[in-house]
Amino acid sequence: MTTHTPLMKMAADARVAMLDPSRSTIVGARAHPRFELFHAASSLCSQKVRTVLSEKRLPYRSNDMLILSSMGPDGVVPAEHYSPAYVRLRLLAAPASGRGYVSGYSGRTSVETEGFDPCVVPLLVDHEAGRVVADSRRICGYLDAVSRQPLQLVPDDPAAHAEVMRQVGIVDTIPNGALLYGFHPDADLRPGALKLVMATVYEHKIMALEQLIAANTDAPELVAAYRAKIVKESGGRRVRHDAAFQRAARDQVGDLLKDLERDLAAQSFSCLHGHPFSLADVLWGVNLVRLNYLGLSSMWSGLAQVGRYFETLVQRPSLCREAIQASVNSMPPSTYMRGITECAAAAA
Ligand SMILES: N[C@@H](CCC(=O)N[C@@H](CS)C(=O)NCC(=O)O)C(=O)O
Repeated sequence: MTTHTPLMKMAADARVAMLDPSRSTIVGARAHPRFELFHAASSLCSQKVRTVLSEKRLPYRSNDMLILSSMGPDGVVPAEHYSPAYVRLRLLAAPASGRGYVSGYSGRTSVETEGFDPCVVPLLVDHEAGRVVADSRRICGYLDAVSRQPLQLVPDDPAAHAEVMRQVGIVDTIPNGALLYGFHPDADLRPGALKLVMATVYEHKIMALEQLIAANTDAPELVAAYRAKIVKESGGRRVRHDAAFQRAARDQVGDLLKDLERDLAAQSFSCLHGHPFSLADVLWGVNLVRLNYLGLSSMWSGLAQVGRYFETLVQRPSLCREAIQASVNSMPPSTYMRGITECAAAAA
């Protein structure tokens, strides 16, 4: 395998900046795998990428990062993906995104619509190609393009390809940030322990980023990255308790689920109706599991096709492991996960 020494060094630096080396492990049977993933067990976008890696049976070095900043006895402890070494590595992927830095907050995390966030996971390093790839949507497409076996997740047939990619684009617009971080005024069904974390999450993020700016004044590229992140997180803090904003985000999800019901009924894609398992199934699967975790599965109680789709997807071993089991292991317990953890236990 060709190796790219400067990139290897940057990836090693990002790894070393993690607090606990035991969270850097090898998945699969290769001592020096081609791919390296910086991610978090709880992160929805990371779950999407890990599900693709699992479907492809690709070995990789897994760096499971702590993505919450916290308050320690000596002040704020920045999340690991804010470390200068990780952000420097991530910035290598910024030009390929074709977007400037994120400059506001909408509750969505799509690079296409929001811009490039320099301080998030997941991030893929392809040591053989000497490339760094950011953004779950882009990473999943990249992995499917470089590894066509044992299954292809984006079909070649033009009509099937267009429909799968249309669904991929739809999932990318779900306001997942608003749903996870926001306090819904009418029915906030998130686990109590999660709400407690979310009560101070923005304050901790912003304090950590300000601390990092102060410590890196000699590195303008880092300062610009941290400033962009502060702009985004300050926006999130402003609307965290904004009833109209939170209701609008929930309504948008309701509309997208109705569209999904219509598309499933039209049998235009999905493993539910005999189409080969695709990237659209991966992304809907991970996202429906997250909605279920947040107590929102009642949103599809009147949508029979979506209900059946969810029941089918949660049986998929890759989704059981990387979305269900990973959420159960890394996030505060949610009573809504009880019904679907059996398959995860079987897949473990
Ligand atoms: N569009 C990006 C979004 C990445 C993103 O928002 N990641 C979240 C986890 S799913 C994150 O790192 N959050 C921690 C933070 O914002 O500090 C992708 O799909 O990869």
